Amino acid sequence: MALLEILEFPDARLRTKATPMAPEEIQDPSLQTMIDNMLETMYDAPGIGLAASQINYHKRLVVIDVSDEGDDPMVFINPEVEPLTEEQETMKEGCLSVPGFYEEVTRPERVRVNAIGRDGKAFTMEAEGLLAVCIQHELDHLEGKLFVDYISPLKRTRIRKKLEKQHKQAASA
Ligand code: GNR
Ligand code: NI
Repeated sequence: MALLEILEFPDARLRTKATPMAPEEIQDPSLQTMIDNMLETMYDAPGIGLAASQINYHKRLVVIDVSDEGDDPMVFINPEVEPLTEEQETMKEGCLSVPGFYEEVTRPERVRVNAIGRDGKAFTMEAEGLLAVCIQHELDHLEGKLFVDYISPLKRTRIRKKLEKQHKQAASA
């Protein structure tokens, strides 16, 4: 297995819209390696989710594990999300592509997810709480959207400048 490099804001590649995975791609054994590498990268970070967009692979593929023990890996291929309620929930979100920053984001509280699993089979599930937040956060990545897009432009600019400074320092170290 291998750790993959995670793109960081404001990298323009994070703004790429991911394309659906074709049946041949879903059946290709190399996808299983990609999924294992994404899970390893997510657990190593550590994070509770990772979208393929974050590792510069612009296909509709997401991994999530919101369990306390980190023993419940979930894989979503071509996921689609619909809100199940008009109730909104606000949670402080972080992102492996925006390391070190946490801001409140408001999203639908309950969602239904249709996706294909790593076994190639379609499934439907309903989610609430942290899982619902995480799924919506990952779906945003596939659209090229980041949680910082929901906060004030002033805060977003501050975060961008701090990360740009860190990236410059890392590059010259
Ligand atoms: O690890 C993560 N934690 C998190 C916390 C609150 C809301 C969303 C997340 S997702 C994030 C991992 C990540 O960046 N996924 O794209
Ligand atoms: Ni993220």
